[in-house]
Amino acid sequence: MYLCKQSWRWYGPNDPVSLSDIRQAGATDIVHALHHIPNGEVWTVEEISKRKKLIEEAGLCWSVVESVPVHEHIKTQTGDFQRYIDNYKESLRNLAKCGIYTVTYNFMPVLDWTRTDLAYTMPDGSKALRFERAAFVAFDLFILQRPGAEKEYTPEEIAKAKARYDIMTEEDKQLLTRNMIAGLPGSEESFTVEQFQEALDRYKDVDADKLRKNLIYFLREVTPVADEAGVELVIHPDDPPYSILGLPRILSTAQDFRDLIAAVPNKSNGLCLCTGSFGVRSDNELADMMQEFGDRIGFVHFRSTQRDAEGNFFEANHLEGDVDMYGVMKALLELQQRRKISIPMRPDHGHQMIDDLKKKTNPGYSCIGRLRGLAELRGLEMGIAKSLFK
Ligand code: DNO
Repeated sequence: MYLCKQSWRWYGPNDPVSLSDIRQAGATDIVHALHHIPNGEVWTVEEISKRKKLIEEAGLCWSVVESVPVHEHIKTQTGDFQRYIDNYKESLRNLAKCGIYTVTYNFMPVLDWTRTDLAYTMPDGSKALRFERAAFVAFDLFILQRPGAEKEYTPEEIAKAKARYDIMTEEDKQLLTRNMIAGLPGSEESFTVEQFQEALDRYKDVDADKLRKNLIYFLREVTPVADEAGVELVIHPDDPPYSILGLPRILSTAQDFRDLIAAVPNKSNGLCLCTGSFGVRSDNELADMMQEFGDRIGFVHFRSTQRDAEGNFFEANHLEGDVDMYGVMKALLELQQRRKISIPMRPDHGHQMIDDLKKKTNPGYSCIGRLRGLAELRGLEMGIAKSLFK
């Protein structure tokens, strides 16, 4: 029987959740990146090996990289982008030399994942991450004051955002700004409001079509190297899965990935199926995606969100919310039996809860909430596996 590789994201020696904590949570595999290496520079065999050794000494295995970040110049095809692509190839070769064969990346312009609220109190007292549409629009219109932004919203949305903005204290505004642009864990970039507007301006001439072309160009360059090295490059979907702040986003739906594999059929062109990111759209059928893209899925993020009609969503407990976790897990188990492999999954995010409420934690990446998530997912997996496959 092929079960998932239970993995856990670790941010490195400064992560308040240690490798020993992770081992006690029951994970066997580590998802990790060399965050100290600037975006675009080569990950050398020496640096990778040092980190790998540290992880192995703790009795764990570094099996997934999340992420080798794609430099902004590659996304906009400006400046030194060709050099950054060559560096990317070199990093992939070096990772393969060290025995690491799954590499996650994303192609979201400027921002990685985005939330307005990092401490949304749930009825049980735990804290969740949340995207509140009115606060987001208020940031865009009244804090960032992005030129032309008002054209992208309905009069109702603008009125709601204005009312929301008017009741914000100075402190609320600062916090919202920080949440939006100071960089959530793993996003690798952070900005001041001025720098942020400059970063957005670099996309003036990059619409969705152009960004798609640039992604295809990048993949046509790097996938032959990845194919040869045996590395699977798994793209992480947009989070949230639609265009924000006038920026194009091109990996938000099943059709987006379908088009991407049609354009670049190389076997290393894979998907990180993040149920939390895709799941924010009701038109993404996650279990169907698991089936359709099965041969391309190299990594799974299990997370659930709960959305409403106004475009707000919060991160629900792993087995609650809009994601049919049973259906997705079943599809993943069937996929693994068919392919005769174990695919790494990780509990993506978790509520800040219990003792972690008194600690300084990385938003979404506290220990106990993820431990709860992993435990629930593991139980769900075993229940399905034992009843379906003997
Ligand atoms: C957030 C993460 C993302 C993800 C990147 C992958 O919690 O899922 O930051 O790591 O988008 O490149």
